[in-house]
Amino acid sequence: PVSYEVADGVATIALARPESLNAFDDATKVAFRDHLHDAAADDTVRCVVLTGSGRAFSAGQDLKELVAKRDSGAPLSNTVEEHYNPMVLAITTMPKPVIAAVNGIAAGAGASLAFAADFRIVAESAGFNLAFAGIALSADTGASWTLQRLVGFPKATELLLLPRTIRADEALQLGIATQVVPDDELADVVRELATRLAAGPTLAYASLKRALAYSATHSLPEALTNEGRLMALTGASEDHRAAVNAFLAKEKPTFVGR
Ligand code: LHQ
Repeated sequence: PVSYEVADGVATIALARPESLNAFDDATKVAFRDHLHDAAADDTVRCVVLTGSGRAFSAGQDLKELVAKRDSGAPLSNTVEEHYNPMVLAITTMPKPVIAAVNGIAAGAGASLAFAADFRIVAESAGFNLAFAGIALSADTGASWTLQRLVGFPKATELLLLPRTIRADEALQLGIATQVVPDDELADVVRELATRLAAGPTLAYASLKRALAYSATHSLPEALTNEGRLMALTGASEDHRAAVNAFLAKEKPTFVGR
């Protein structure tokens, strides 16, 4: 249900259930979660792309499987804790950049996963739908945390309580989309960005992600102390030394990611 491919330092994790709009059934959730962990652990991977196949990014939880399980009396796994929460944490703590290539509609947990990524490159025909309240659910997969950081508290409240499809152009205005591109250019734009990031200072990117996440929930004095720790870490890196030397020699640096 999920394809995983590593090429030129870029891992691409692609949802592959187009007939169900890439909805997350249990097998898809396990594979997606495990591939995120594979990408995190593989030092040759220096950028991660999340995408979908067919006309959707993901319609979120597979509601057909949910109902089938409920009706058959099968034990309902605690899927939020077992699947969705580890996915969000794997994306947000991924020690390399994560790009969501939003090829089509991203609904419910599908939207939440895209919000957890560092960049959202969105096809013109795609959109987002915070579908949770539509089926009488609260939000999960981090949407209550990430969405308000993208669009602010009042807008996040509106979009969660009154779900509708947010088209790509509005997503760009709201700050949900990093960039909107014509559908037939999505793959090329994402490849170019992923290649650029994979050739970048991976340790510095990982440290910047850690600094941002830490600062979001700590006081300024605490954030300053943490910044100091991360500056010491990156300051001791091979990439920093080489980049400063390259700058002074008026040359272009080559980053090895350490
Ligand atoms: C689907 C789905 C789907 C199965 C479309 N499942 N088949 C929830 C529960 C429990 C615990 C943990 O977490 C969560 C988190 C969540 O993600 S809750 C939110 C779940 N998602 C939704 O409520 C979204 C439901 N889908 C939609 O609102 C629409 O399908 C969207 C807006 C995504 C797309 O609309 P359309 O482009 O008009 O497509 P469609 O509705 O005609 O769907 C096409 C097919 O895909 C259709 O199947 P069919 O057999 O009739 O061709 C749908 O039934 C199926 N599908 N979403 N989530």
